[in-house]
Amino acid sequence: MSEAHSEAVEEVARRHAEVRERLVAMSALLREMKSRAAVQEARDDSERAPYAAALGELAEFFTKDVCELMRLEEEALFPPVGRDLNEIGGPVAALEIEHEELRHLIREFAQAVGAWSCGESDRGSIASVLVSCAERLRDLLRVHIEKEEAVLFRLIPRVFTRADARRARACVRLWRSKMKALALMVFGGGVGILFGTVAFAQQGTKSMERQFAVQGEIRTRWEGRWGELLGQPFQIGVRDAYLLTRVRVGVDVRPTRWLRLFLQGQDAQAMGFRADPDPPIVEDTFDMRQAYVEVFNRERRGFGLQIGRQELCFGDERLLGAFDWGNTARAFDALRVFYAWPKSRVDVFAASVVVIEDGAFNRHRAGENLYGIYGSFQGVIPEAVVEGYTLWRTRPRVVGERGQLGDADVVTVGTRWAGALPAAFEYRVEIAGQLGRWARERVRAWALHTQLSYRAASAPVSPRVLIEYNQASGDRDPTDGRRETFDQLFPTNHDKYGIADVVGWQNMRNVRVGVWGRLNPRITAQLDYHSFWLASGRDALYGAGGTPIVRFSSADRTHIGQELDVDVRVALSRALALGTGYAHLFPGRFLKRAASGTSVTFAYTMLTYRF
Ligand SMILES: [Ca+2]
Ligand SMILES: [Ca+2]
Repeated sequence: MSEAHSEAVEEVARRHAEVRERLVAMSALLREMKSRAAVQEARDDSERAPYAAALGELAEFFTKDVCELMRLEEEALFPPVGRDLNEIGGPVAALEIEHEELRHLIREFAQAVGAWSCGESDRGSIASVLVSCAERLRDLLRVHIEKEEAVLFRLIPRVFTRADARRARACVRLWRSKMKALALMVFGGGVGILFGTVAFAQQGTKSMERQFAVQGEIRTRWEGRWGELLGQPFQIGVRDAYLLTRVRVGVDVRPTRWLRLFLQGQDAQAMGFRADPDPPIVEDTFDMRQAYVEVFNRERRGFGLQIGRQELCFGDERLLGAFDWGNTARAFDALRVFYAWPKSRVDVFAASVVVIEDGAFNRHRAGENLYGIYGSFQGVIPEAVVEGYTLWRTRPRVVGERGQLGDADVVTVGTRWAGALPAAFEYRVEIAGQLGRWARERVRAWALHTQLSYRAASAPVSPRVLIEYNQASGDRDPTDGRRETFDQLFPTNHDKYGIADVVGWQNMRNVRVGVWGRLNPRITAQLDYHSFWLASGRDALYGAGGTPIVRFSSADRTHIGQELDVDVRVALSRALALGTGYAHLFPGRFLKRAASGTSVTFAYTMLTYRF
């Protein structure tokens, strides 16, 4: 399978390299044209001719090669990645919209080249349209290629089934023969034109622009909560509505093929939040979010090193993730060494989570450490990715059940499997166990995630139906000196156990039934039903953030409640995404007794702009 899917990826990567080379040549050409204003207005054909030839060749390259490449990507690579549940309004939708935009820009560019070359009267203004259009095309294409390599190439080994890989390989082979035929057809006429461009390409210095990218995100989200306020005890009649804003700006510098520096700043604010001062989960005035150095070959194989402030995201992010939903999100100060094969990767890291503090520079806390080894392998089991991990978390000065003070050392050992079954069924399973010491007490805990889903890709709205069972151990006796509450570590939890975020992966049992559909190319919707129970009635209910929200010691009242969720995502343009959702939790026997029957309602509307 690896050979088949890597054949497609390698072909696309090779073509990307070609596109990059052309963009360097185009930049040189544009600089030349701009610096010689006379050229733009040239009435003399002999002065204009070499530029016209080079521009014509570029226009041809974009309209043929680049458009064909986009078609290949859409046929061979996008569909398997796009049907993944976690991609609601996600990267593939954004890439498809960028393709639309690129096609539009390419048409505009080719028209401008035609108009300028055949000597229309107002050549000066045509030239400025041409230059601005070329620059937009170049910038978008450059960012788009980076994004495809960073996102798509990383996802493909994880989501491609054997059938996907076979189809991708067949697409690539067909495409190659088509391109050969096209090349033969244009060869004759193209030779002369080509010489013109080669001259410009040679003049172009190795572009700085290729090695430097600025990226960012502006996000704003309105949230309303009734009955329970983010990680606080339930209260009848309590409610809150507020606006969260977040601005991120990043600089990505790649001075050589194997070195990368990434810096990202973030400003997160909350308006109208009930708590005062606004807690660090929603507010952190401008601070450094990521700053790391990566040493890794551009082919993304072999040994690599990443050191500095960075995100740690593994598997489904049930235990380790960047918690992007959160307004301030999460990062780690970490040293990470890894080895990557085309379809597998092993990471070893030492990290400490960054503690957000508004009004001060964020730092990690001494003694709050996480050491880990995480391996992800594809192809060991047919049509599946198999992962295994060991994570060791240390915390200083914790309090045990019997009131003693001490340090905590907890080791989590787990495995995660995700793959395809016959007849369009897919599964995901994750099991983790915890052993260790909490103050002077022993830790024994475990957790489980299982999901079975079915996709009807050819039916209207290509629905995906899923059923899930999740469980995480709770403490059965609060005074026996054994800690049995599972620790969910540092998860990205929001979309996993109900979007109201009332329940985390600690002391819980959860049944989920859901359906996802693509209503049109830009709109996706997810509907979910959840039922939640406590695993142990003698332990607390822990919220999505892992903090205890409510406790009521009773062995027979463990039903927390049932939740209904609706979540709709709309890709408004390649840069702008809208999300809106509504959730209601109907209280069960546990909440009826422990929190006077409070129900919880949550609603949000979010706009995200990325550049
Ligand atoms: Ca801060
Ligand atoms: Ca206990």
